[in-house]
Amino acid sequence: MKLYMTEMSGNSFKIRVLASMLGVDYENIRIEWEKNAHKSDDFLALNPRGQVPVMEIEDKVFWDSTAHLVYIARTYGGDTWLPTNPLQMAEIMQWMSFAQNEVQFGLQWARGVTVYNRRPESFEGYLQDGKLALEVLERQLNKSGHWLALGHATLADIACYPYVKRAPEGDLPLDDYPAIRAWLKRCEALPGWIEMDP
Ligand SMILES: N[C@@H](CCC(=O)N[C@@H](CS)C(=O)NCC(=O)O)C(=O)O
Repeated sequence: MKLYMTEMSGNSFKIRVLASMLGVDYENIRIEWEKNAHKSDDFLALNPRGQVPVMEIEDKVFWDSTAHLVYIARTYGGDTWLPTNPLQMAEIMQWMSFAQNEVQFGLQWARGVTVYNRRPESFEGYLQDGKLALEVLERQLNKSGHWLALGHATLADIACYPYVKRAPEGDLPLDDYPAIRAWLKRCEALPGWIEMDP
């Protein structure tokens, strides 16, 4: 298995941390982000979106961290991280969808403005979606307890973690969200967890 990534990519971090917790071996291929390698013809042949992470698994290529997390969890994680029971799977997929919507288009992209000056004209909209993401998460954790779904750590938590952790860098501080702050610490205490690069 090969993972094309950069250290600063929160979506790549999801794969790296799950692989670490499950003791999965893979080849890490760092792309030269600074030189815009993710927009090169060679890279676009792997991922037409021009984004990391990308994974080569056997003779197939997949882009989008959701696909990678599903593959790793089901191949190496038994029923813990993504159970096949339909109701339980639906519950996890709901939060993985949320990670790809409000978390990405709110929290991740607000930070994209403050850190990379990407689409600054849309900042207000990103902030609104980011706040919505934080409110939904805070409410869920107050209801569900320690974890987002199923009463234990699952792909739901891994998929949401990186850009919630980095939300303050996008002008979305976590001061008003005590349940989220406690949940971030709980994630970081999982066996095999690795630190996310700044
Ligand atoms: N939904 C995708 C999002 C991937 C993504 O946003 N990757 C960022 C780095 S974390 C990227 O490559 N951005 C460059 C770009 O969009 O041009 C996933 O979960 O993999």
